[in-house]
Amino acid sequence: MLLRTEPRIRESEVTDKSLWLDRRRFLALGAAGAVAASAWPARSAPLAGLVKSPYRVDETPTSLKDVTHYNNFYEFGTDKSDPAQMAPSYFGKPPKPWMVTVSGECGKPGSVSYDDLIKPHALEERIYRLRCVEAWSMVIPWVGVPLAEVLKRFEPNSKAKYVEFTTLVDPDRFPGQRVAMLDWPYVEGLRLDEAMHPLALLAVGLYGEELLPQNGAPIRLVVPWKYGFKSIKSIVGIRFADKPVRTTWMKAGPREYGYYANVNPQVDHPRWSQASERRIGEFRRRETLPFNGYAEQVAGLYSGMDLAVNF
Ligand SMILES: Nc1nc2c(c(=O)[nH]1)N[C@H]1C(S)=C(S)[C@@H](COP(=O)(O)O)O[C@H]1N2
Ligand SMILES: [Mo]
Repeated sequence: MLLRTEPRIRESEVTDKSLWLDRRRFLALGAAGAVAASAWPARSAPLAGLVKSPYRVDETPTSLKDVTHYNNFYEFGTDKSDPAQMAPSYFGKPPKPWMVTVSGECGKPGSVSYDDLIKPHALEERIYRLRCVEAWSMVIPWVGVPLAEVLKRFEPNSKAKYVEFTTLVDPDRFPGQRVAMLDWPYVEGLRLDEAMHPLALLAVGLYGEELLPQNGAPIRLVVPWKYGFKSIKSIVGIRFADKPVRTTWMKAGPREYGYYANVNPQVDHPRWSQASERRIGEFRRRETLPFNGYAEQVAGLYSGMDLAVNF
């Protein structure tokens, strides 16, 4: 059973940039300000009509507070706390309508709005493990639609062997993009059969509500058997391709971050072991599971491949 751990406050109460940039001034506002501060994070609209998917791990979900305050989203900065701090002030509401451009090897390319992309599908709640390449993990109750169902509507052709995803570039919204920290835009990719696997999710929410900016609003990928960096946020581009893309992290460190990035306790990162992980909110480390615990479902995608070479 999932409990809402944070009270809800209206978005209009939290959009004043200065409130978020200066906590002390915020608190100095007195009682009203203090109430709003304790109500952080602002929650967004609840998502109606969720179908509970059988894809749910029987492990305690990470708190909403941690899921929304301990983030990797370099477009907002490199500290774990940057996305939650910067997102409300700089991102505010994502541009409306949010458009996604679908291109490449498919029968029906074009630009579609968020509504046209998502609304034809039933929203599912799925509880997945998320394992970051940095050796920490969470359990997150996502809301989303199967990626395969969305991709099929664009009719990938016989040359489509890979799918490439791109994050919005907008340095006005993403202060991290004013610095060449990574080669923007953030780009990720999957083999088409990986993208079509039923576990691959296009997420639009978590904990029953729309995604907050720090988690990749309004739409992001969730590929639970791969390291978290494959789960690209704030997607504006989907391209079907005959070749794998050179991803952002492959460019940043080709020896450290491979295209496949399957969670693999036997292949260490050059700078640390991947054999165990710290579950956020827990004290002891736990063993990392092959394919993040989803081996039964996905190992077949890689039969015959040397996963130490294709890391
Ligand atoms: N565009 C973009 N997507 C991104 C990242 C990023 O920096 N930029 N970080 C990735 C990493 S390293 C992880 S672990 C997950 C974290 O997702 P979460 O903050 O929602 O838990 O997002 C991934 N998606
Ligand atoms: Mo990550």
